Amino acid sequence: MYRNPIQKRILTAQDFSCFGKCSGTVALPILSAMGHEAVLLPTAVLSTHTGGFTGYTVRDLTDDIAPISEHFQREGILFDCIYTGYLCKGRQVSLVRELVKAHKGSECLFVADPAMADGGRYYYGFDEAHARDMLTLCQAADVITPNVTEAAFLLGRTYPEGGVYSLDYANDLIEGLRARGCRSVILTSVCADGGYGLLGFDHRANRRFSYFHERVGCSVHGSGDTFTSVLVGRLVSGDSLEEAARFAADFVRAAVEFTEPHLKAHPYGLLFESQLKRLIAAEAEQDTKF
Ligand code: PXL
Repeated sequence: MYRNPIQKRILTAQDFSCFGKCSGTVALPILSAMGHEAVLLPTAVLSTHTGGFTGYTVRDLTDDIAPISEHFQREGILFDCIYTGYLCKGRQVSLVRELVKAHKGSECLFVADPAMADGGRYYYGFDEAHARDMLTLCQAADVITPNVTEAAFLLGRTYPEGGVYSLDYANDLIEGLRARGCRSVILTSVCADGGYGLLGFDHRANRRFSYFHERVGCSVHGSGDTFTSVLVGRLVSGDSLEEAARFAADFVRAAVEFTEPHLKAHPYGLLFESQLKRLIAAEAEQDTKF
């Protein structure tokens, strides 16, 4: 069986949107900048992401998932981590669940980002049935990274009227997910009681944590995918869940601050590339043998 002896190898199953700042387009450069070997299983190819565009093309690659997975198995390729994100609705979610079952050995971390909704609304084409499917994937994961809307929808709850809720409400979402069998949870985009940030529960350490700061500007498309990609990269490098979450939150915050003044000229998502040098520098710090 073949494991990369030099780098951590991460299999990420999510779509590839050619233009825009999301999913595979974001995960690959981030994981590479962190020194990892990133393996993209594109579950669909879109010309752009679905938010903010009309007339985009979608090539659903559901039928390729099992053959790709089987080829990896025949080659004996082992992964240190599997990371799933945006998936097409229907059969695709259960096929990705099968893929995880086939490749997740005891040494392999599984992180699921149930990317399907934000700001109280499902992304185009998604509905309660997709949320129910995504919950089954989340229940198989070591770590999940829903935003507040996704957590509410995973639990079959409505999003609070006007997007106003308390920290107690957000904490209760984590408890609800744990009661449904989810393990570690990082609840992102928590905007409550005057703070903005994340709440976490580390299943292995059996402890809660939170990381809040002043809200910086608006939400920018691609922030969630960027957050989870950085989080995954840090987790496989050996950070604790809380350390990885803080690092990823700081990364996104810095990228949002860089992006904001440029949003009028370039209204196409988070300029995460502006911060990649920080990832490379952090990786280089650990690498003393030049
Ligand atoms: O950022 C999440 C995402 C990923 N992939 C596609 C999307 C979206 C959000 O809109 O449309 C195709």
